[in-house]
Amino acid sequence: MTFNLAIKNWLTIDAESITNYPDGVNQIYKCEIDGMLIKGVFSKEEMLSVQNKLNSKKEVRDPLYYGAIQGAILVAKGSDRTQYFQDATILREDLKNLFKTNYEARVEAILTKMSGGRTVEIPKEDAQKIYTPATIRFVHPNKGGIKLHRGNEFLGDGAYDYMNQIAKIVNGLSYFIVIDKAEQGGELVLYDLLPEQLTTPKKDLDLDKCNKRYLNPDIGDMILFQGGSIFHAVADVQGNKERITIGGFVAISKDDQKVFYWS
Ligand SMILES: O=C(O)CCC(=O)C(=O)O
Repeated sequence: MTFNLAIKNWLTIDAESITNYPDGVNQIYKCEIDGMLIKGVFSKEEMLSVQNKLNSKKEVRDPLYYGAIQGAILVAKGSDRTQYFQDATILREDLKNLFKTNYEARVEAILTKMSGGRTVEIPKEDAQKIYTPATIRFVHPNKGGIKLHRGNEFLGDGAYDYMNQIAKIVNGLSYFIVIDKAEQGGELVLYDLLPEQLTTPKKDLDLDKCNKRYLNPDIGDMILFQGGSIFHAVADVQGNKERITIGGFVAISKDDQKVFYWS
């Protein structure tokens, strides 16, 4: 495995130590920190129980090129978000059954410690239109992983109109938590483009040329990073097991008072 320490300001810390980064979300937003791997946000036992429950209800997953997904993706549903909000409600209920400890409360507790005093919440347009806190991604073996992307490329989508009004979504953050690991592969790969590549269209990028960082978080670990601007991908999963993660995006509100998380 090549391991080039290119993305310079990366932190790996225990969940208890995040209090050392009280404004961590904003620091990642401002690109002072590229991202962090936070160890042990959920225990292995908690995640084993989530794996078992997910595997006993596979029919709710939607197939996708890398495997499957559970829950609504904002951009996939277009600017009519009726279906998105219905699916978001279903996933929020599912999460209450999947996680013995409240999923939203745990994520909010972690983000609150790094929110610089901002209130952490799921965006909502009104009492009925509440965003989903996350989607669950199942990356299947030998499907090529999750393709190269960065958050900023989705922002022109009409589905983002509301988020655009309320949040600083350019250079927003991505987060995910590992529910189950691949036997091999499945690393998050971050690409540190060379200065001359910064204006190169994505389809023309020669990624062999630039430095890469491979991250292999363990079950229960969380990754929070500058997914808006850093090109990233998930490496092909190998072995017999699927790789399961849960996550979405994080952004600071335009009035600087809140931190939103959603998918
Ligand atoms: O591993 C995941 O759940 C997705 C990682 C990713 O591509 C992202 O967060 O944008």
